[in-house]
Amino acid sequence: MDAAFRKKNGENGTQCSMYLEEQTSKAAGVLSCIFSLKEEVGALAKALRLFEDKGINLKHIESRPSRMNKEEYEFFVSVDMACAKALDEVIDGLRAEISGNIHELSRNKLGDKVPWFPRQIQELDRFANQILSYGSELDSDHPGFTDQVYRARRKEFADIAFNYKHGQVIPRVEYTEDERNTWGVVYKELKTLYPTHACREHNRVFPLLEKYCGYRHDNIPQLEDISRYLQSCTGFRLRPVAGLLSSRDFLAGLAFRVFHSTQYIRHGSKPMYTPEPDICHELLGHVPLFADPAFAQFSQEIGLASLGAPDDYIEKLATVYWFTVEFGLCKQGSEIRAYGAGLLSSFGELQYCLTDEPKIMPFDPEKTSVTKYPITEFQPIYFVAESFEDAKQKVRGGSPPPSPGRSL
Ligand code: HBI
Ligand code: NLE
Ligand code: FE
Repeated sequence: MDAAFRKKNGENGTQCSMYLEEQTSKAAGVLSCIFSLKEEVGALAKALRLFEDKGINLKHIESRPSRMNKEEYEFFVSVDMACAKALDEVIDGLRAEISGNIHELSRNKLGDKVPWFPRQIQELDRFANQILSYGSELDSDHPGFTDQVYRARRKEFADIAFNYKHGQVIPRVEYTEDERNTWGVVYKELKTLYPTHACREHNRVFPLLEKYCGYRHDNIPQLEDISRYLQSCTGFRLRPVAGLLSSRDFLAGLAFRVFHSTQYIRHGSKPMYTPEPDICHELLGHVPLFADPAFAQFSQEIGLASLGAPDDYIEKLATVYWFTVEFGLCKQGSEIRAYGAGLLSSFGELQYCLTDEPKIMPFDPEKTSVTKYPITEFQPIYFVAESFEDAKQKVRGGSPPPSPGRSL
């Protein structure tokens, strides 16, 4: 995947840094570029003479040792917007006259824009109002569509999420008897399958959640308690969300080890499978795995790779997320087990996924990231990972994908 991204974004995969710089620098009315020079006496002076010759007044200059090449230094310079043309000439001059490698990392690409992304965890508050399907406006094929009590309840949950701000305690919810019954059915059925169908990481954490977080068939645990527990395990935390977020927003949360969790429960008439995330899916499917360090790292890296990335790259990452975090299978000794949350929260699909019916393929980001999938029925294809470590290395593609968040 890394290779594909690089091809699309130019030979050295540096487009992301350009996007970032031009965004930040445009605001200040400056253009920036980065070049690297071999470490030798006079190299910088020679380079700066080119700027002087073109009459460019530098607004800013910084240096750092190159991470790519130990014998080089990188220089970040900003010049006034008005110098755009002269800067182009200087860059050509740098190429021609300076010995050693010169990497042009940024120049005047006025049309390029990096999509906004959060740079601080507090900025996740901005996603609250950007729900794709609003928590109480149910589609006509939703089992709760004609159930007025269910609809009103969904609105209560949506309001909690809309009003939530980072750092607050997640409001506790008193679940109704109906809701607890639905949870109980799902909980008991799934628990019978976990020993034979769930991956060892899930089976290792589940008893701890029973011990420390109130996981029981007759109790729906509270998001705040789980969030605190997860923070103590891997630094992952929960924040309530009213419904589906865009892939971009949802993945950005993972970059900050924040998992957006729904708080409502599925309609009691269909406990075994729902296409929507609900509290059963989040708590029984996702939460146990976010307590596992290797899995947490894998999830965060998908999130980091998404920050500021172009739309088609986001779509590929979302597809990788779908076939791993949501519907992944993994090898465990001579067996195949489920680690995807969509499987671990659906009694129906958890059984089905380990039968001969679906197609099983090895996890390979190049292929997996372009595979189409249905979202309202059992999956026809699953991908099997060797381990979370292995899946992480494969998504990295040998070297980390270029991410604007990490450069300068
Ligand atoms: N939004 N609230 C929420 N929960 C999810 O699990 C979720 C989402 N948006 C997109 C998404 N999952 C994935 O299918 C990928 O697109 C990332
Ligand atoms: N199908 C899953 C379940 O019934 O729990 C939810 C999947 C959400 C992506
Ligand atoms: Fe999910």
